[in-house]
Amino acid sequence: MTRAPRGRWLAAAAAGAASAVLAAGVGELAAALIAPESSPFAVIGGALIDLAPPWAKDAAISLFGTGDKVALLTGIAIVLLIVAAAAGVLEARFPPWGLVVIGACGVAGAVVSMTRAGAGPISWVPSAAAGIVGVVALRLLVGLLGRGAATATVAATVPVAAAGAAGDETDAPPAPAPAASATDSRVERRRFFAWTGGVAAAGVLALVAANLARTGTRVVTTVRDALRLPAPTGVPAEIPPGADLRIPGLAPVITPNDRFYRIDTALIVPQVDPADWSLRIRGMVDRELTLTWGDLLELPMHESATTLACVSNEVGGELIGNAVWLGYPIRELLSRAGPHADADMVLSRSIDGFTASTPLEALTDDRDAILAIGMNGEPLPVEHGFPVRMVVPGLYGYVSATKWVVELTVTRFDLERAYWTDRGWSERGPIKLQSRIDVPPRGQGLKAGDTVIAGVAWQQHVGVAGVEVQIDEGPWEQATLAPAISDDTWVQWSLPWTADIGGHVIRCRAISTTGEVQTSEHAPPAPDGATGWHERFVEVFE
Ligand SMILES: Nc1nc2c(c(=O)[nH]1)N[C@H]1C(S)=C(S)[C@@H](COP(=O)(O)O)O[C@H]1N2
Ligand SMILES: [Mo]
Repeated sequence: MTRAPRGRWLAAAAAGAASAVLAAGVGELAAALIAPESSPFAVIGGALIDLAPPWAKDAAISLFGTGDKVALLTGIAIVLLIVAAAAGVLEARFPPWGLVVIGACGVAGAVVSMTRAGAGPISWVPSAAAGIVGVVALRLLVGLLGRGAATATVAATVPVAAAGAAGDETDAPPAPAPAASATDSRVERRRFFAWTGGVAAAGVLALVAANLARTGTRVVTTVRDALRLPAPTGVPAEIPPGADLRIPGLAPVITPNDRFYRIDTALIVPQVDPADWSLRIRGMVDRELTLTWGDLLELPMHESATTLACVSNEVGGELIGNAVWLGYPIRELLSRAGPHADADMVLSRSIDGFTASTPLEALTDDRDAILAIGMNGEPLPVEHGFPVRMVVPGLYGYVSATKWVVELTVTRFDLERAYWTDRGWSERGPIKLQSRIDVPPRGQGLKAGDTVIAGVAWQQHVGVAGVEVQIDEGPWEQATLAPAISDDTWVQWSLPWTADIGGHVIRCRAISTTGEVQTSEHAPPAPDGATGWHERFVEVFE
């Protein structure tokens, strides 16, 4: 058998890639229109996130942030293009194996779609449609890539290679094309590239349309915008005057919603219409119960300020924020359900399958563990869990702050494990004592003279009693704490400083209300939260 010239391989690879773009476009468009939860990209990405092996779970990529998601989707697109290009080459040489590869990708996507949390009866359709369209497009394009066209492609674009001189080890030199057939070939070639370009362009158009359609079907945003939160009952969360030192560069004591960190495994933000939402309480309880949005709104809602923190936050990191939440105590709902005496954990589940294991005690003692519906005076933003999420003071988010929550299972730590525990993180996650320097800001020179050092400190539900600051190797000095909102929130601190010219190292440590001094011992975020002192190097000039 003679090997085809290199130009034919390139054309076949282009045919494969173009077919994949069209397949992706059709799949995404079908998903946007009929089954938003089963966008082929999101399905593959979600499965990869869930399947990622423990060694890939180091701190930086563990609890997915926004940047990681873009990188993941880009990576998937590149891999799909490479696989499709290879399938094109395969189809040109060993038909129908290229079609089999593309078809198998579609079937695999359809199967995975059906196994994802929140899958509906037609979740397989977008991937299946993508697979079928991919197969048909590849068949068509490779068919257009008849032998004559391929040879002519090479003859026209890489004449030396076509002559058999370089690279392509033909057993026999290609027969010189007769003049008449050369014209035919040129026509065929043009037809091939026109179709390949057309297929790719149609795919891009479908992807754009899918994006538009998806924005259009986000009715949840409209529902949220129209929603009026009930007025809080009881004592409103009070922010003491002076709790915010208003120092430029210092994190505000209440984090605005649009600046609040976001961490979750959701590639597509779950779109939960309150009208369809319900919460089921089940497991080791005397009475299972189901609560609808209507039921929830009839209950008295109260306000509480709680600082949320992510276990992946590095010392000095920004994965922490403080908000005033409006919600209903989980304690009350659990007492209605009647947890069994031997239960010690509540496994909360999100509509997208994420789970968190919260000690039953943290949900039944007197702290403000709530089902939250409001954040800083607004309905929860969609990406922060609309319409209902959990907020539990004192525990890292991965074991307590389930967004888009739909189920609470009363159970035991030795019976069930949560999402991140299965991936090597600690089954319990009490928040560690920490403090951070915000001012002077990082990477900025400072003018010599009187200035201020300021930051935040926290250990939710324990409370911060003091913060100390050390400049260079000098004595530890007491910073002044701003009035705290409560032990469940972070507190701002500041210390006046007369800065001398030169380089300085500033470090801080917090002291808790129990007398614990923040440890200098460095620990990474995994498996249960980072420790160590935050240090900042400052260059002071004249
Ligand atoms: N459904 C769902 N809820 C979730 C998560 C998630 O991946 N899925 N991540 C948790 C983690 S790790 C944190 S730190 C908090 C972050 O909440 P935020 O995004 O509102 O700041 O949400 C928690 N709730
Ligand atoms: Mo987190």
